This record gives sequence, structure tokens and C-alpha cells, in this order.
Amino acid sequence: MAFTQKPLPYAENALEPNIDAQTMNIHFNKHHVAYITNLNAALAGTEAENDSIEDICKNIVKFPVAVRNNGGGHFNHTFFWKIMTPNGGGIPTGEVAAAIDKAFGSFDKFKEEFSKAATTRFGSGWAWLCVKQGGEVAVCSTANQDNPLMEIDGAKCGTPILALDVWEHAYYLKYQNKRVDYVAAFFNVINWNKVAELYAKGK
Ligand code: MN3
Repeated sequence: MAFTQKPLPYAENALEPNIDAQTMNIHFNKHHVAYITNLNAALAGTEAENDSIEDICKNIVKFPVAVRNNGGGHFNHTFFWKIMTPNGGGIPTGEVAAAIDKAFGSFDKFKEEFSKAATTRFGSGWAWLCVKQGGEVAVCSTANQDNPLMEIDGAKCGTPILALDVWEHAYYLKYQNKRVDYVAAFFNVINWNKVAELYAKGK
């Protein structure tokens, strides 16, 4: 069973002006598709061909680098599309909001920490909010297409509940070198309902 791409849950221009339609089009149809194509090629004929993408990420140390890069790319982008929405932004409510307040002191402090992780990630990578067993949340960042499901240097941040792609391909057409503006705009499209759902499942 080869991996396939699920349709984007909104129109390519639906996140304008925060994420422009041209970037969304190329990111979804070219970058994400290439990760899937390369992942399928790397797994073809191997024992892991029918594994879930989550299991592949969790066992990434057993795989060659092509699976790490493209498997991470597939998981991360699938995740990224669903934690954004045209009616997003604002502030979270309920359990996940309480966990954020507990960990960071306030939503604004969390926003500061997450934005710092996203803007200071050198080169290409991702910023994450994760939940550990017990419900505690934490911010981290990963290089390239790595993600918190992977055992990286023995350290794991937890189960991802929010992610931001800070590869230049994710923002350069609209924001050029101003990653900080892209990170700020991302907060206008976060799907907090989805984050709350992932928190409830992952805690
Ligand atoms: Mn990307």
C-alpha cells in the first residue's frame, strides 16, 4: 500500500492573506507530493511497506536517511495542513488552554516561546507544541523533516499537537527573508479546535 495524499481540507486561497495561494499550491502539489513519491520509492519492496507513517517515524532509527527525510516530510505536511483553517486564529479554550497557561504562564508567553522556536531554528525545520503523557505541554523545534515522534538524540518532546513549517519554501514567495512576519501570520490561521482534539487524544 503506497502512501497517498489526502485532499487539502480548504481551498488553496482560503488562508489568504496569511498564507498566499501560490505558496499553498506549490507547497501542497509539489513539495508534499515529492516527499510522498520519494517515500514510496524508498519503501518499495521492504518489510515496512505497509507500516503506518506514525510507526515509521517512531522507529526512524531503523530506516535509511531517504525514509527519514521523506517519511518525516509526509507526516509533517499532512499534519500541518490540518492544524490550519480559514476560520482559525484567536486563542484556545478548554483543557489545552489550561495546559498552555500552566506550562508558560499565559497564552502570550506561549506565543513568544513558540515564535522564538520558529524564528531561531537555523536553516530548515519545524517548530512544535507537544503533549506528554499526563497532559503537560512543551515547545521544541526540529531540523529538516525530523519530528517529535522520532527518537532524536534520545530526546522526545511528546506527541505533536501544533506544528509550523519554517522551511523557506513555506513562506519565501510572500515573506522573503521576513520569517518573523510569517510566524506572526500563522497565528491567524491556527485551527485551535483541531489542536484541542489532538491534545485530548495525546495527553
Ligand atoms: Mn514544507
